[in-house]
Amino acid sequence: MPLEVAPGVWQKRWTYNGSPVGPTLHGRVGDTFVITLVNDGSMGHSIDFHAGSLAPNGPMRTIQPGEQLTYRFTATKAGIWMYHCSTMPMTAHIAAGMAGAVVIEPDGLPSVDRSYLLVQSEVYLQTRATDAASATEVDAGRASAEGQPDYVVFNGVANGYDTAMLTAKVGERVRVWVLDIGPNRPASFHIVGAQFDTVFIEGSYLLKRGQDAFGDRGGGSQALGLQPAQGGFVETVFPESGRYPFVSHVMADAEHGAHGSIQVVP
Ligand SMILES: [Cu+2]
Repeated sequence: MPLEVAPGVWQKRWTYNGSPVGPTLHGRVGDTFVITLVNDGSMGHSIDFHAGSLAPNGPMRTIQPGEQLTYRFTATKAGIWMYHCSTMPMTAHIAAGMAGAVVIEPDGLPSVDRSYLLVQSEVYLQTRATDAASATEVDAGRASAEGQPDYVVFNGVANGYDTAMLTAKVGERVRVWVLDIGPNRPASFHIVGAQFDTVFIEGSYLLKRGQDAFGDRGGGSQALGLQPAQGGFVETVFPESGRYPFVSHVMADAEHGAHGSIQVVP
């Protein structure tokens, strides 16, 4: 389905449920998820949930148009987990939109004033279509060649949060979950002007309110570094009002759309 991947630029996306990134699923350790995958497309597709552990050959199998399957897994470990179509070539299926996040909250996760979730991915265009009618599909060759993507995006749209800014108030604790679904590029999530006192990455805390795993205090963090299929969250408290840009500090990617802003008001 045609979706806007940058302001005024359209691509025919391959989607789970029609959204730019697949729907986010939330749960706790011990929860069982039952997902029905219906292939109403025109080629084979599949789904692979990193949030569960099971033999892949059955539930992760590719199904043809008109077919469906039921995928059942129990979450036994906390984290923000990728799910994605695992039909070959995966570079094309993931870059076209067939991936998303499952958030399994760690036990005792403190509540915060605001929580956001950003999924970083790449867009590879065949053509720079300016409307839905002329949109073309993912450039599978370029996605597979691991070259420079046309865009690196948060939640499906290049620079989308420069106009539809995230918001917060001075003094509020803000949590940002980040997942890098790739398919190829790492992420270095940074908020200009902010420092993180809490960093949770791949199932464990690197810092928790400034305290590390050894009990030492006073640490801070500037960027959440993630390889494709890795995720976590950071927390910060903004000291004063203003517009705080957030980027992937892989600067080439920030200049290709991995950029947004948080408007902080008094
Ligand atoms: Cu697919």
